[in-house]
Amino acid sequence: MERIQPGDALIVVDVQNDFCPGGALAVPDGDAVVPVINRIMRAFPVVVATQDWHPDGHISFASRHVGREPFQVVQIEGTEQVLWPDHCVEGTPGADLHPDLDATALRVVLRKGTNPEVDSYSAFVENDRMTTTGLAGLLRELGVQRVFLGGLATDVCVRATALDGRRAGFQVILLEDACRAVDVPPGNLEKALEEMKAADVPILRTDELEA
Ligand code: VGL
Ligand code: ZN
Repeated sequence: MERIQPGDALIVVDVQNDFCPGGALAVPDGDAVVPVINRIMRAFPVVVATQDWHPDGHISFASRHVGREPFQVVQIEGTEQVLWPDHCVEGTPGADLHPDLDATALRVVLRKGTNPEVDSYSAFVENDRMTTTGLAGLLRELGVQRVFLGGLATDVCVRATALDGRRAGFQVILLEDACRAVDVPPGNLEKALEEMKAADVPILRTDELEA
């Protein structure tokens, strides 16, 4: 069992309509994380949620690139960019947090991916690997040392947030039943779990937490 203590934070990554069944970039079984996260949220002294929040015509949208299809990979200024269906367009219902997520427990809602020309998978640093979101500073000022992660998708934004959380000096714990993966291409989830393990991110289930 792992006791939740002062200095712990829960980051709820991108639990938004577009990543849930029926959404534009649905993660299989994505909405299954909602009751799991609701159950544990109030045990954490700090809870932050992120929203993927793209302007219309965002660089990560396949529709922005002539002759390209969703899930193709392109090079943009030397970095690989997966092209996605249009998703989480700012101000649309698809970008809203899932309606059943207990938003009253959230201290901060952080929006990322807001630059039309740069994607941001991680809640800490944009995909240009230079621009920070300010989250590390916020957590540090709140005295946070350990970050627990749940949300969508395990192999995309949760993975990136876990690795950057480690780089920012936090302990990071992945709550596996509080996450779901896209797993495109197949094997992407397994690869992401290996990368997180290699970065010293332990994987726990929420029934191993105690308040
Ligand atoms: C995400 C793909 C594109 C995610 C965000 O939240 O995992 N995936 N944008
Ligand atoms: Zn996105």
